Amino acid sequence: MLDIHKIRADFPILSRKVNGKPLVYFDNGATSQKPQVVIDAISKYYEEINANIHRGVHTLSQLATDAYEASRGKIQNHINAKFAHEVLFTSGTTFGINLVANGFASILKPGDEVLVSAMEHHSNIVPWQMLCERTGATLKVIPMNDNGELIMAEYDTLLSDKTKIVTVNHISNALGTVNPIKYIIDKAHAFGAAVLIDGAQAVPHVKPDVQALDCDFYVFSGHKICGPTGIGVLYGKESWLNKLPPYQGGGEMIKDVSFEKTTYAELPHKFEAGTPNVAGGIVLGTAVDYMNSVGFDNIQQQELELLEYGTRRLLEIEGLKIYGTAAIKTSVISFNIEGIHPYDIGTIIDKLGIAVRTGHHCAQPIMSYFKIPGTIRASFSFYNTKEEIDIMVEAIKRATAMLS
Ligand code: 7TS
Repeated sequence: MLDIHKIRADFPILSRKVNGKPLVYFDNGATSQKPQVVIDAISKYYEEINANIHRGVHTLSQLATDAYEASRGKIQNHINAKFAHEVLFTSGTTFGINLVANGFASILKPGDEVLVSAMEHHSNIVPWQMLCERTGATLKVIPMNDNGELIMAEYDTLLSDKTKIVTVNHISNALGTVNPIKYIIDKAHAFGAAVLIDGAQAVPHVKPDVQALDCDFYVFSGHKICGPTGIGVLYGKESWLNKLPPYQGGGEMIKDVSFEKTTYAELPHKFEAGTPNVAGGIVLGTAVDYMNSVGFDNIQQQELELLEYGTRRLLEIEGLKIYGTAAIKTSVISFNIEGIHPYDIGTIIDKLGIAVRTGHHCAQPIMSYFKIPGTIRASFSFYNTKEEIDIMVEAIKRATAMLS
């Protein structure tokens, strides 16, 4: 069991007030808060070892390089990648998806198909649309049902020899659905298609095992797992990373450069052009260590309790409808109250110190499916409490009374 008071004391921001009220932070789907160890590690990097990496013979450059590569090793262990060079540092999920989509431009031919799901974040839709426009390939969509679950029977019929890549999220940011990614991966492989998993919303809750999953690519952002912004990971199977062309050209990604011909560096450097986010890369390792010290079993248990309690308490509110009622879901509750715009609730409860997200959550196709402009989304983390849920429920009741 988690000692929740001890955990909360790790996060300085959780003791601040917002608009004169104690902060209730339920926007963890957008970004997580940062524990003191992570904040300290950023300062420590700049105070003690700041230097450019992979290029200097001097001591600081060596220290910074070692710390950066040690962090890559931590991520490798965390996601169980076979090789450290299959772990690429990126600026985040969006960058990772764009890197892969861009690489597939050299593979796809007119008539080929790319499969996305009906519940993707825009960053796992738009890069593939752009790719299809460039290559003449066709984008196909795996549909979902009213509970916000992907319809696997439809997926089975969409797959064919034309399918070259299937790209789905592990967990939906707007609905909380945990998708059957192992099934999706195995079925796609039977047709020779690659699979990219957008793990942005999954890594805060589960420890992915990329070898057990057998996915070809797995992407996520550091800022959603207690790490800094501007750093993320693209895991790619070695064979795929060798096959894809570099995304950006520049320093560090080359072996030899002449005006006639340039040869590229080995993995992972081939995909890491320019000075990277050194501090971010190092501190992402600190964040992953922190998450593991809390323990993913503990995290899941706490979040499941919050999900069950939050669902029950919210459903007490008259006219409240939850979007995303999948059998297997994570601690995200998207909802609306009849006759009230989500933005109005969000604005009023912000005045009471409560942070939720309102709007389409960068998943407009989901909102179109449910024929709504958006939702109010409360996304819980392991450092949240039932008492905070009570505060939110009372605040929503007050807001609803004011608005009806
Ligand atoms: N994919 C999913 C499933 C996401 O939830 C997000 C961010 C992204 C990709 C993009 O991540 P980025 O770090 O590159 O921006 N989701 C959200 C959200 O739900 N609210 O704010 C950002």
